[in-house]
Amino acid sequence: MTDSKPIFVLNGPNLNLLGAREPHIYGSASLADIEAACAAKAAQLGRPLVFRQSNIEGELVTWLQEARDKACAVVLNAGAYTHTSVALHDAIKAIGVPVIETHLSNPSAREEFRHVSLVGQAAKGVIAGFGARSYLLALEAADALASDQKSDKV
Ligand code: CA2
Repeated sequence: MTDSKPIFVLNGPNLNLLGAREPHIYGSASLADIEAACAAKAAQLGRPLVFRQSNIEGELVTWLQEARDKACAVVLNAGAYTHTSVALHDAIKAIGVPVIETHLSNPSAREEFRHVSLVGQAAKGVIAGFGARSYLLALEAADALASDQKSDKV
């Protein structure tokens, strides 16, 4: 499947530290390792990829708005903003592009403050708990949803 619009993979706060700390929770892959694996998967799917990370909530909002015209789907690991950000929730609702909430760990099996997801309440679906593989599964979902949207399937 070829689509000229890329899949955006957007990463939130502290994900730039992956690999260096807490490997028992998040695995030993660095964000650069995950980006390389995503690039290989996107090439397999025939989709261009945009992969970014920011520690700034507003920057993630701006990138979601950019996705409205420029992306066919978004894979979003909003990090801790997942549990707090009304701004990300509203941006996801506003853009009309499918967003897949993605996590390395399974927040539902962790501390209670991670059980609420404001991102998940606006996203199309959630993939969590599979370590770096969550991103690859999310890219497959993004590819399928983008194809559905093109052919007007539900
Ligand atoms: O499991 C995930 O992918 C999370 O989005 C990771 C976030 C966490 O706040 C979410 O609840 C679940 C944390 C981002 C990474 O934080 C690190 C902290 C120390 C060392 C390495 C990464």
